[in-house]
Amino acid sequence: MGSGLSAFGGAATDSLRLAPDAPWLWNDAVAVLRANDLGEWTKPAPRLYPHQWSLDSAFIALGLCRVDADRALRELEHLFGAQWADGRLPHIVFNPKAHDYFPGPDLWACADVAGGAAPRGQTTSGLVHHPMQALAAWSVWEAAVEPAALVPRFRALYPRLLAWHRYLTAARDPQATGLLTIYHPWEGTDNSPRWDTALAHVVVGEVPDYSRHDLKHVEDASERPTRGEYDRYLWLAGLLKAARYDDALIQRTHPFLVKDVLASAIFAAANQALGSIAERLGRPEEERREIAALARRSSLAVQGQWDEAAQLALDIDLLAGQPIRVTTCAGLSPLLVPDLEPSLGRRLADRALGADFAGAPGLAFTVVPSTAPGSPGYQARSYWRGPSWPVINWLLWWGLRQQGFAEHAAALRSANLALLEQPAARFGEYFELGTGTPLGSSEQSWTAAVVLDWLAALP
Ligand code: 9WN
Repeated sequence: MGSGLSAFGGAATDSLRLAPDAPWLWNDAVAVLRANDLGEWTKPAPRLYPHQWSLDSAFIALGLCRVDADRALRELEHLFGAQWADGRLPHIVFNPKAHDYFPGPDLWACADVAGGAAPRGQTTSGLVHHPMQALAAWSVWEAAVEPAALVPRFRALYPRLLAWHRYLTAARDPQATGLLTIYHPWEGTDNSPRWDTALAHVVVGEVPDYSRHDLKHVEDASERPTRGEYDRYLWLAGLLKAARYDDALIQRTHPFLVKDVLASAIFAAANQALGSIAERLGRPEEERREIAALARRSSLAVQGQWDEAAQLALDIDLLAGQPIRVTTCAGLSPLLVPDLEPSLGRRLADRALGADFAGAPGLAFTVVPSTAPGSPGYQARSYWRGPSWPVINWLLWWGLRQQGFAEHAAALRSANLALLEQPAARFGEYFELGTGTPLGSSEQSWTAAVVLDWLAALP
């Protein structure tokens, strides 16, 4: 156990309304976060993921604030301590004491090649993760028993959040479309079929020999990406390093450029949350208008990706100039955006619980799969190719609630809690659909965090 959790007991704060049926699940979730806590930040998993990951920390803050808002805010503060000078927030902040994860900081060599933008004194990856941090910060504000005490810290965090959103706007959407461009599957949903066709066009050159640590921590290799997928990941990472993480150059030369609807929908929601923080902090009108315009633009752009034939919002392979026709959970992401057109919302809500997703035949629990069973690229046990991810289910649940689909949301919450209440579930990273078997790591922090949030929010 880390030293930073003295204030972070098993009992709920008085701002909470706890689901009466599962106090032990609450206590176990708190224990997972306590065990993975390293004082200022939390490991995503006890052994498989020993560093700080950006999206994981956003979810962790969002769950942890139900127990300890001060510690939850520290999670975000530590993450933003590694922000680059250009506003970019790296997807991994490396723990100098952990050497059991591949690839480590050497692969990225950010301090040497990023033209001085990377932080000194901390090593990071050269990628970004989905921009959910402002949403997490706003959740911390709303859950805090005494938010006034945290205001000075929110004042310090806010310019960093704004710089992050401005980086994404300028560097990841120079076309001003409202859709963010990703450079690497690790910026999204790793081995999802979403990337298969774009990756198939990448000509992979010589990749120096490497040995993976992940397969030491996961018993069955079929739960993790393949060697061929790792070769591609490493080749793309090498190209980004060679381009010195220069966004303009990358967008002229890189062989993998995808407009990601899930990242963009999260960005729309995060801008709405950032707008709420800006308002509470009394930021100038002009700044608030800038943030509101970003939320609106991404919201419209994500809705504009709706495809009638697929009944989903589709990513775009920029190099092929084509929408990516796969049936994955990312296609439901318009549920997250502010000002969703109501009839589209209704169709999405039904689609999320319908026959390709939570209502698919043969599911042990009616949770949303990462990839629709039986669709191209689906694999029952492999990572993002089929199994359900509690954090994705949390996002869709949150979106359903935002859009006013209370019954759909309640059904998804109950199904996920039933899955996670199984004695064998142990806060798994992801779950096999037909059996509810946990896959990947157990005691995964962000799974514990979303359990806390689900239990704190009665249906
Ligand atoms: C690569 C930490 C991260 C999650 C990602 C998940 C996985 C890493 C890996 O673990 O990615 O960044 O080693 O496979 O796919 O969503 O944030 O939990």
